[in-house]
Formats: sequence, C-alpha cells, structure tokens
Amino acid sequence: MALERTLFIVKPDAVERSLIGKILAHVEENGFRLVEARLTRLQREEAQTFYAEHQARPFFGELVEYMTSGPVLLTCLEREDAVGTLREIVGATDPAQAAPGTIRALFGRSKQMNSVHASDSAASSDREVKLFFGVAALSR
Ligand code: FUP
Repeated sequence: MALERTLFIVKPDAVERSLIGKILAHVEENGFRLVEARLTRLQREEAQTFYAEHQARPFFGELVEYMTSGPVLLTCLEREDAVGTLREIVGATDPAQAAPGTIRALFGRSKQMNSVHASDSAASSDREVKLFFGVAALSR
C-alpha cells in the first residue's frame, strides 16, 4: 500500500496539560513519521474555515472558542494507510465512548476537549493539509 499523509492536531486541552511529548510518542510508536509541525494559536477565521462543515451545528461557536483558546500543535503525519490507521488509534469523538488505549480514551476530557484531531477521509485530509501547510506538503 502506498504512503499517505494526514493532518493531526494536538488540541488546546492537551497542549495545556503538557501532553505533546506523550501523544507524539504514541503516534510514532504506531509507525507514523512527522513530516510537518507548527505550534501556533489559531485565528478565529482559521478555526471557522477548518471546521466549516460544522457551521450549522449548535456547538460550532463553542468549538471555535475552544480551538482558539490556546496554542495547538498542527502536524502532518505520513504512513501507509495513514488516514484510517490514525483514526483507529485516535478513537471515537467522545472519549467516554473511545476504545481502551486510544489517544482520546487515554487523554480526552470531553466531546469538545478530546485532545486531538485526525482527518476523517482522504478528501478532508488533502483539504486540511493544504489549509495549514500548503499544497507542497501533500507530496513533498
Ligand atoms: P471527529 O471527526 O471525531 O473529530 O468528530 P466530528 O467531526 O464529528 O466533530 C468535530 C469536532 O466537533 C470534535 F472534535 C469535537 C466537536 N464536537 C463537539 O464539541 N460537540 C459535539 O457534540 C460533537 C462534536
């Protein structure tokens, strides 16, 4: 199977609790290679664009508030079957429903503060990697 790239974000609740090292160790131990990384605080417009598909949802305003409340680590990860494998080790959106040993089960606090983001399909992965790292990051 060919190498694939995907977007992975360590969200504000995890950065604030100094969990970057543990979380990156977990993804590296699962065969992912870090190809891009940037620690930054998202602008409101960036968070709105990133979560645009959820803009009609009741939690959208709070989600944008939360994602801009502190620094995040934006990364692009590479591996065979990166999108599907990362979703598996990240676990369900709600940490209370996430399988034991997944990142959200280990570190997540709530449906909103669930510690990490992982692209949910090849199409969203391309859109999200381009949004934060530019088109060159898709194949470099
Ligand atoms: P996921 O793909 O697992 O990140 O989850 P979704 O795309 O369904 O949701 C995007 C983000 O919205 C989640 F990371 C957390 C947030 N969310 C809430 O804050 N409340 C909800 O009820 C559902 C999702």
